Amino acid sequence: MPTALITGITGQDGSYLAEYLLDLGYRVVGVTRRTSSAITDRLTHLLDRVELVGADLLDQSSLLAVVSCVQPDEVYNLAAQSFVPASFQQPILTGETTALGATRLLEAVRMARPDARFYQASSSEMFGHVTEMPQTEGTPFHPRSPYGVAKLYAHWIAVNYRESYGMHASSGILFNHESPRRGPEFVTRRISTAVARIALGLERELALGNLDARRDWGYAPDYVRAMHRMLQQAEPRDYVIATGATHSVRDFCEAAFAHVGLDYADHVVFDPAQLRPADVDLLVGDASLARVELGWEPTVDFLELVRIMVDADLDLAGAARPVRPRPSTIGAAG
Ligand code: NDP
Ligand code: GDR
Repeated sequence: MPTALITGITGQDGSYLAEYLLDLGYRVVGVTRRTSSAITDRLTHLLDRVELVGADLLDQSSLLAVVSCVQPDEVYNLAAQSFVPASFQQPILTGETTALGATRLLEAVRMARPDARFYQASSSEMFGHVTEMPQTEGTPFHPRSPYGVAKLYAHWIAVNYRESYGMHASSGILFNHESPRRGPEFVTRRISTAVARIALGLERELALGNLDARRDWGYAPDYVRAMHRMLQQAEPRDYVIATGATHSVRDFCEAAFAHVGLDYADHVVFDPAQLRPADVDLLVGDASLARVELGWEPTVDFLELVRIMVDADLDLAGAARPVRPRPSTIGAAG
């Protein structure tokens, strides 16, 4: 039974990856940091199957102790300060966690378990101000936030450990992926939560920033499969993981409100506070390499993703789904 060590197990991807690896028969050990209240909401259904150990990406000795003790076969570094706006407010913390945290973990693996296979959670935010369409593994990077810059450092340090020490370190350059477990502050989840509450008459408005930003949105459970497959390859390398389709925030709003029979234009208002000092206007990925080498394909398209998220938030709001307006039959022939 192989052992996987996952940092960021309490996050969206960590919970799906833990589920996936447990189903494959892995022993799964997750790293959690000390907080004043338990934040294992996304793991409640797995708590009797995963082992949780305490460590922090800011603390070298805790990481070394965990890797030494667990002796993992595979290490997935999913932990990060992952919210782009917070990285403008807390650029130093973001660098310490998202950039140097990866180095600390790589150092721990190099010292205590150098044969372990290592996955680094890289991001399409590294492309930022894009210079070519669609983006591939060869597209130049131009990050547009402290988060994107920190991820780029982590990406290159993983490449560096691969080249310098012969470690089996791979980075997945993952484009945005969402789910009902997405954090509440990210735009897709803000929309799906608000749509559910508006449909149920609990709210009227949703205040958003840049509606014209375009993203390549996929489904998180699809994306964790790609992480695992990267670590099963004989040779480590980096892969773009994306659907190849791009949609605007406005498109997401339109589809989400339409799913409950509403028009987004009646409910979405502009909130300048949601604008960023610099934004990423357009992302769309080309995952051809992953298709060929990993046999990876996304299974959920944009409209299905929107439906999954809105339906989950309707369920969460604890009410029956409202009946969608049907075409009137008055005056119909027959
Ligand atoms: P989340 O924000 O949901 O999860 C982040 C995780 O990191 C949480 O478990 C969090 O723990 C943990 N963490 C934060 N700081 C520390 C620390 N100092 N020490 C230990 N753990 C810490 O992110 P996602 O699941 O969405 O993303 C997973 C990874 O993939 C992240 O690195 C993200 O940047 C990257 N990524 C995500 C994409 C996406 O679209 N979702 C796309 C591309 C890359 P806690 O619960 O205690 O806060
Ligand atoms: P992103 O995701 O920055 O792409 O990073 P987010 O959902 O936060 O923003 C996407 C786009 O939507 C625009 N937007 C808003 N965003 C938020 N959060 N709230 C709003 O009210 C709002 N209105 C418009 C943003 O300006 C932006 O253009 C995510 C994270 O998961 C990263 O960790 C990951 O690396 C990248 O995806 C790939």
